Amino acid sequence: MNKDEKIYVAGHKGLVGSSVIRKLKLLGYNNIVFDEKKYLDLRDQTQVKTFFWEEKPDYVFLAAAKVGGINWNKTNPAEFIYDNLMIQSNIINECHLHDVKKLMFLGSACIYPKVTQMPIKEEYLLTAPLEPTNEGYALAKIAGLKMCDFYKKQYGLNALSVMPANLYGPNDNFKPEHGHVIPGLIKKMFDAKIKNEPIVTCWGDGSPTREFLHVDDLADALIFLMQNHNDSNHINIGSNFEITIKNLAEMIKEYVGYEGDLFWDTTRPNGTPRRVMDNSKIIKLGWEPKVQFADGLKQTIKWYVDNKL
Ligand code: GFB
Repeated sequence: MNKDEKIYVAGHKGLVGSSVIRKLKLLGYNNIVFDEKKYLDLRDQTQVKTFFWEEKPDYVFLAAAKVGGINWNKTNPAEFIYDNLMIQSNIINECHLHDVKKLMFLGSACIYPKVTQMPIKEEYLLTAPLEPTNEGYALAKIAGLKMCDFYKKQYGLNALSVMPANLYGPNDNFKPEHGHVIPGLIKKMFDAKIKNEPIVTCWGDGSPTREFLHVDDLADALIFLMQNHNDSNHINIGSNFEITIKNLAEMIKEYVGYEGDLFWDTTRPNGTPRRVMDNSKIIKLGWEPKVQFADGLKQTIKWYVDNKL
């Protein structure tokens, strides 16, 4: 990517898109376009066609998606599959029609089977049933990954699909019923601390583990791959940092300074029992994560206090 080439970041206000834009600007890329969502519904093919006709980007980071945590995914599978299929299909197809130099498609670690060998390698895709709580989202992301592969084979579209681990960081979705575990517990514990509530309810039994990747590490990896890598298959981006949800909740409790008790509501689902990805492919390419989890978590909590509390 040259500094004068036009870069479109779809999903610029979200967790990933906003981090990619911060990183691009830090590196001196200023020819960045994004869609003002209030004017542009990426599910609408005509509006996306018009946007690409007007902007004609050279590079596209497809970070726009309907994203949510276990509860929102479980209760809205139809929305998650429809919105994500429409958004990605429109943008991938326009990238082909406008001969974009390179498209990067953001997938998710949840495309992999609910239960499989750990750490999860890219080739474990579609080798066993998916986790039911986020099947709608996972199937949409698998379809997007395959669509990028097929457009590369049939039309020569230079597309790369990346599969990040569970993400966290500034600009996340802190609504407890919609978001992921880290922002959800941060908000719930601050609310309980302020209201002096004796208990915070956590979901499941705390036994699952998750691998967490700071969104700024992901943005760094995405720009690294956009500049250095044209492999046709998808690639995992992980941190190798795995923690049980119980230990995570205790860490958040300590950093927030909440002194009440944690209640584990086992009527809520655990979801995938364990998820840690094999990121040896991207490590071999010369990239590595830099954000230590404890530092990243403290920075996220500070961002929440400065911007949301
Ligand atoms: O982050 P999370 O919502 O999504 O849940 P997944 C991770 C684990 O944290 C689950 C537990 O075992 C939850 O039951 N948990 C405990 C909580 N307390 C809470 C809480 O207050 N809020 C939330 N949200 N969880 C996601 C998918 O699955 O994986 C996404 O939903 C995406 O679409 C992502 O694919 C990679 O990690 O289970």
